[in-house]
Amino acid sequence: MLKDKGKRRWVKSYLRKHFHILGCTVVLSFSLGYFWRPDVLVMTPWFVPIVWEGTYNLEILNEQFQQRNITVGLTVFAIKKYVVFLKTFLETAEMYFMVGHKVNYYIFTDRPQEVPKVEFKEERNVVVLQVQNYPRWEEISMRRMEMINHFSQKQFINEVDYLVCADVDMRFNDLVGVEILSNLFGTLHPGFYTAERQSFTYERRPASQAYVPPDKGDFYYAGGLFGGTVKEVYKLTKKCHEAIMVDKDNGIEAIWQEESHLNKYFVYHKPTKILSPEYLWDDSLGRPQILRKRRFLAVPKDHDAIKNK
Ligand code: UD2
Repeated sequence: MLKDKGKRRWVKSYLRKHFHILGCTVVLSFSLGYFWRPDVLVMTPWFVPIVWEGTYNLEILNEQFQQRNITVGLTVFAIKKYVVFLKTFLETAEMYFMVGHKVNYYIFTDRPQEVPKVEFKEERNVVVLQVQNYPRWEEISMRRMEMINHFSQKQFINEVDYLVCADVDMRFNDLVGVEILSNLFGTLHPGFYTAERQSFTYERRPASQAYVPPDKGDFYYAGGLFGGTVKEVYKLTKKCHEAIMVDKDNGIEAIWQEESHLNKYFVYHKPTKILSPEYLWDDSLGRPQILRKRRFLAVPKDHDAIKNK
């Protein structure tokens, strides 16, 4: 009882003394366009935002980014049969992705003639990059790191400010705007955003370059949506690709291919912003109330018909 009273008195005196600091923090974060939500984790232990609906003011952020006149590059791979996903991906991106901002779609494909004709709005361009394919889907998925890295240095650095790297078997279902942009961002995996560290599916074999020790790691990130400035994406993809190549030489492949390497990277290079699972959801996981928006959704695929085809 006495202890409780003492504690309350301490809190009161703390609030009295630091009221102006707390007030300023609230006013500052509101004016920067960020808000609090009591039902979800909105900040990481290293004090960067986790983006959920209701935690930002898009109008304010849009103004800030418009003043900077930014261009965003959206990279997507459609190799072999995965070209079938492009139409929906691009059409829905035109509706919801970076509305009001300049966008370059970078489509990596081995089948340029099969890229669908989609109508793009003003200041939104499509660039088709012809690349090779590989026999195994796992290798195609992993080689994305190498290809994004190569083109970041060769082309993207001269054309865009930010890169957003996405899976193709997805559709935009609600707005995905400048609130996601930051130096380096990752997305909470929809299957693990409520899970404890010990159940994250990090690579646990020390022989792999993607190995994460049991006492390390904050979140489990999805391979299907990450990004940042071109410079940061260049660094990330370089490190991941090099690690993938070392694994290859050693005859080992990480449990979840480049997603494992991405997770390892984020353990030691903390993202400067994290996207909630609103930004990568799969309806087969249901529709939890916590998710006010489902912005970017997995398109169900018949694995046997599509993978390695
Ligand atoms: C998960 C991740 C994915 C990747 C993979 C690694 C999500 C939503 N997805 O997806 O990013 O880390 O695990 O195991 O987090 N692709 C082609 N042609 C192919 C095969 C793949 O273009 O023949 C591209 C395509 O853009 C595709 C991506 O690689 O979206 C990943 O492949 P996936 O979607 O089949 O992998 P999946 O569903 O296992």
